[in-house]
Amino acid sequence: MTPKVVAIVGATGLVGNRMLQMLEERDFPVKSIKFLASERSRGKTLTFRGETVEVEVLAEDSFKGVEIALFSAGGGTSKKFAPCAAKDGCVVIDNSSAWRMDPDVPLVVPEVNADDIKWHKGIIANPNCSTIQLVVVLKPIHDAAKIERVVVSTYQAVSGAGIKALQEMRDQIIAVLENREPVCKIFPHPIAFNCIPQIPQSDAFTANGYTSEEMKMVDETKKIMGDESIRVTATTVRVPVHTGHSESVNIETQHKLTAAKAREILSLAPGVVVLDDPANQIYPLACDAAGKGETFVGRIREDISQSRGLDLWIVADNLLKGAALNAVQIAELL
Ligand code: 25A
Ligand code: L14
Repeated sequence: MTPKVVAIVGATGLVGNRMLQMLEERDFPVKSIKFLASERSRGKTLTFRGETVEVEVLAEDSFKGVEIALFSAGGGTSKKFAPCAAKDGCVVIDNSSAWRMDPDVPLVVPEVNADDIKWHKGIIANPNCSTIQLVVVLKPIHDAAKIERVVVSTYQAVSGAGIKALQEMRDQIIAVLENREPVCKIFPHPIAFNCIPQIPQSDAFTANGYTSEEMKMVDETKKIMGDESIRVTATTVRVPVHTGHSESVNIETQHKLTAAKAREILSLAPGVVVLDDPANQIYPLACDAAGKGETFVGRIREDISQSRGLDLWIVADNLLKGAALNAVQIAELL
């Protein structure tokens, strides 16, 4: 591939930082790079391949000459600026929820539906973090036994909510240990030593009682898998973990799949690592998955409550496979 002119929008955020790191680590052919963020980041510098680059304030004309732009600055920023970038001939890979369910925008996980990038019109959406790690594991099982229904509960890390949320968890942990009241600014309740069944932290609930995060998992799973018939229900929970989302997943298949067969299929699946040796207490853990690019699966067993069901435990780094790595993999496909 000829080297590309690349921009990162939201470069000073947690995900933006990981995007920079993934471009470096994966030797992405970069001709030149531009870091964009809000007014708040004016004057900051970032280092890319040993060179210091000043962060620029995002504007409508930021994308002249840019070939690929990786966006992670929230839905509002993407809604406003992704069309400007696309108009200037740049391909946008957008990490926000702004464009994911737009029928003109492909929603891509390279291990699952790489072919969908072919019909992009300037914007390609990167799915929700919890959905990405789910579909990477579901796809090979769906191909083998056709999935009819999925019940998923998530245990989501605080880093998904950004840098300030991580700081809030640290401050609260210290406060609680020192017998002080934890202060909540980002989260609606204390996250230290607690679990909160609400993601995101504001405007979460939709008319049907599900949160928007839960509905993202329902809707995006069907779009990525290209199968509207899969029934999905989700409960998404914030837990006091720094990085790495975990998921308890129950699936019902049309054809019976033994746990042994599922283990075999998953051990051959791209991007998946099976860690499933309960006798030796081996199963995926968020603390082990953090910093890694693969999706880890274990606790694979046949559901004793139904004849064609499986239970799984799926873990991945929410900032890498859940965001920055998946985006850079899409850029590699381009
Ligand atoms: O659900 P949505 O709408 O799609 O929203 C997604 C948001 O969730 C985060 C990510 O925040 C994103 O903004 N996120 C986490 N995981 C994600 C995932 N898997 C994910 N999003 C998608 N997929 P983040 O904290 O990781 O990064 C935010 C970055 O966005 C830049 N930004 C924000 N608004 C912008 C903008 N850039 C351009 N124009 C805008 N209007 C933001 O840059 C950051 O790079 P920044 O300059 O605002 O912040 C730089 C530093 O300043 C601190 N800071 C932020 N807000 C304030 C602040 N300091 C003081 N006061 C503030 N109000 C930041 O901590 C940062 O260090
Ligand atoms: O839709 O853990 O990409 O707060 C990214 C951050 C969903 C929630 C998205 C989190 C959001 C997620």
